[in-house]
Amino acid sequence: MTDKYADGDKIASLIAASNDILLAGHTNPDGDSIGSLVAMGSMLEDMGKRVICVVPNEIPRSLRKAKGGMKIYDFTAADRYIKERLSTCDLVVCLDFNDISTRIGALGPVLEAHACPKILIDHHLSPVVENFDAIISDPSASSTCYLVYKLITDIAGTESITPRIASALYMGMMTDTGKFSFGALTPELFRAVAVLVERGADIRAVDMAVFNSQSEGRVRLTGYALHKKMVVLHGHGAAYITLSLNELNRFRHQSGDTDGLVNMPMQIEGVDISALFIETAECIKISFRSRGDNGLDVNTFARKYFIGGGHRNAAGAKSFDTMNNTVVRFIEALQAEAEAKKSIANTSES
Ligand SMILES: [Mn+2]
Repeated sequence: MTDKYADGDKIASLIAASNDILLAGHTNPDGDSIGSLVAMGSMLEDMGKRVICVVPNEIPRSLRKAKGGMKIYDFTAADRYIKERLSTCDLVVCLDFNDISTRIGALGPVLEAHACPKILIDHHLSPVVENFDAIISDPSASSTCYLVYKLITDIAGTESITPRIASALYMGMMTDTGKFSFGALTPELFRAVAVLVERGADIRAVDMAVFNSQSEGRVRLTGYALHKKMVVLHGHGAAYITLSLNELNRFRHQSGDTDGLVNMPMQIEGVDISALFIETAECIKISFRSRGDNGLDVNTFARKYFIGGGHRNAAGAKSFDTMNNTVVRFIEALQAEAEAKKSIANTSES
């Protein structure tokens, strides 16, 4: 359904021809974003390249211990330094996002303005390809780390995978599949994981860093959200959670504290759709989740009813309406989708 781009050879020659490389991850970096930066950055350093890694904003607490010692700059805190470093870079590698002009905030125009070859390695739908000289894009891949794994083994062989690279790649594969529970759970993915274990991936350390390095506030916020704020819409097989700025502040919220919260209502039998509405200073940030190939396509849903998109079973969106109106629109949209489904079923019966 979506075009694949597989410019592996071209990427290998662009890397061979460059000496000073900037690697960029996406806004609100997750395990796949950080994992692909660390793995790709380490491989390039091991090849003798000068490397600088940057993400558009703060790295969540749970991922700070999972960087394997790689320095990753937060652009909001180091924009002048990054601009200065970028001026000498002869290659830019973009990881785990599909559009340089909309997905990485203020970092986007800065990278766009710097004339040098640009590479994209990503698994989101609909990459904006004009900005890139070489692309690996495969929306059927479960993570960008899986694509980086294949690229590293193609370019430098599995022998080049150090324990640091192995742990980083494992982190992205594990987090983007919800601990290997959704996405493309192919035999190839598990073979890749086996190779990473052989090459020294420290699975316990990754798990400890990602899941057991939370603040007390985050754990309490999760409890509060599920106990007091979750609404189950039994008729729609859906559930949602809203969190206001006031509530977030009460629990000393930090970036990343609500990551994964949207998945939790789906632990309830019969709930196959979940939404999380988070108030920020600018807008209501929404996350959608659904289950399976026959469940609601939340990528289409987010595009149709809100400003957003993503994957079939995991998408994000923004609303510039009030929290109440946003929730009302969500419920109306579920209703509209249910009715559309019913009328298609009726037509096919008659
Ligand atoms: Mn990803």
